[in-house]
Amino acid sequence: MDDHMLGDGEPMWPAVPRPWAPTRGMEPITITDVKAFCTAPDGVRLVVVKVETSDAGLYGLGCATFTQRPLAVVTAIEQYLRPFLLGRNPDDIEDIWQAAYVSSYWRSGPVLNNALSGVDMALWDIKGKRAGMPVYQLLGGRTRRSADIYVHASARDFGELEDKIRGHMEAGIRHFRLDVPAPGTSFGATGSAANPAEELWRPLDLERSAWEPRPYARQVLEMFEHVRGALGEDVELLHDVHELLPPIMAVQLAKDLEAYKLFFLEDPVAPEDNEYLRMLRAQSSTPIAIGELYVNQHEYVPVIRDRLIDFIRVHISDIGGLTPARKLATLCEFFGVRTAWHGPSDTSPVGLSANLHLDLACPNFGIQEQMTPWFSEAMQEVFPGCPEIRDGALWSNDRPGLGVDLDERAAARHPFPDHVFNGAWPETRRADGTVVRP
Ligand code: GCO
Ligand code: MG
Repeated sequence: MDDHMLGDGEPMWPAVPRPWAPTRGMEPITITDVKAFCTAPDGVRLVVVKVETSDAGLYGLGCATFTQRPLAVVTAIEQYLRPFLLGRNPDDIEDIWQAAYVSSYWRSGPVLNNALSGVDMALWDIKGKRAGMPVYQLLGGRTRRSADIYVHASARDFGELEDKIRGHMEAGIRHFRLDVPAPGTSFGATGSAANPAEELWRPLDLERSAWEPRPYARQVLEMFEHVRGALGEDVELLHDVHELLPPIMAVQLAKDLEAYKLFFLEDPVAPEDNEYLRMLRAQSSTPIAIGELYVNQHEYVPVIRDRLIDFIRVHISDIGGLTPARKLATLCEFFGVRTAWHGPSDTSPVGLSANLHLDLACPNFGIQEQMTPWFSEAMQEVFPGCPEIRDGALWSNDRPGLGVDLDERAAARHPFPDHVFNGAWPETRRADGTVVRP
């Protein structure tokens, strides 16, 4: 006898599709296909999942973008999640999430979490479409009309930085992340070698491009001194340390920056150095945002429980989608931690929209990252329904579901580009050749 069956043939645990009573007017439907789409409208590799259903024309979309390893995610979706999902009832979001999460036994990590996120967001999109409501309504309704954003203000020098910020201020933006390249830095530079393999093994020109912590930390202070002096107290200023510094220097930097009243200082330490946040907290009142590298509850629950951070900044697809993110947001609410979901260019507009629906529904919303105050034409063509950016905020359209669609033909016109190192994170090294995190 099949051990899933009772003696009389009654399933002990119902086989898919679940025979649970449908909500009135919502007949049970099944998942009929799961597809992964690869597209790069702005040259950044995005992965979007489409879950199709037995209700003709009803489908959902979710973001599964892990831009450095996108094809590993596509394999997880096509080879493992698709067969797991076919025939299930897309209404059972929580049940599907729980079952899929443990179906690999070894779980978590950016590849499997992103794959699961693509499916999970798509199921929320379907749920909203079935209910005829935007997803923020399913999350409890709106607590604000729009979500304030911060944009990246990156420039070659302080003068150019100031000009850029003034330009954005005229467009109504009030929150800025400040960046100028640290002296002699290679940080962020990917180069574009014809032969990636050759580039991989060619030593960096360390004379020219070595990164050193002391000049970087000094420059960050000078940058804030300049911008605060020039623009006064009416702008909100942020900076991303990107876990570059040795932890004790990050503690020093947070203390030195207190005078400039940051909105937040991001990723002062790496997830591996979470324990240093206790020391940082005890010594500085600079607000701390952290989390884009977190993939596992063991990384984020303790820093919230112990009130070591002020803003949770996870990349929602990297923790497994909207289902875990809404629980995380609620946990944060109880500990006075605000949300600042990661929203870089390697989030698709579908993923950004998931962020936005949480931003609108969660009382403990802090800020939403939106790298540039616009979406390119190509991006809007591939993703009709991109949120609107107006008055320094993101505004959701009120379509049912997540409100963002995918034009599959337009997406196909933007295939993945070839990248040096096949898209891997570029190396940053100190003058003596030592690799620097990240
Ligand atoms: C941010 C981030 C990003 C990441 C990128 C990695 O705060 O916006 O640090 O720029 O580096 O998302 O792929
Ligand atoms: Mg960051």
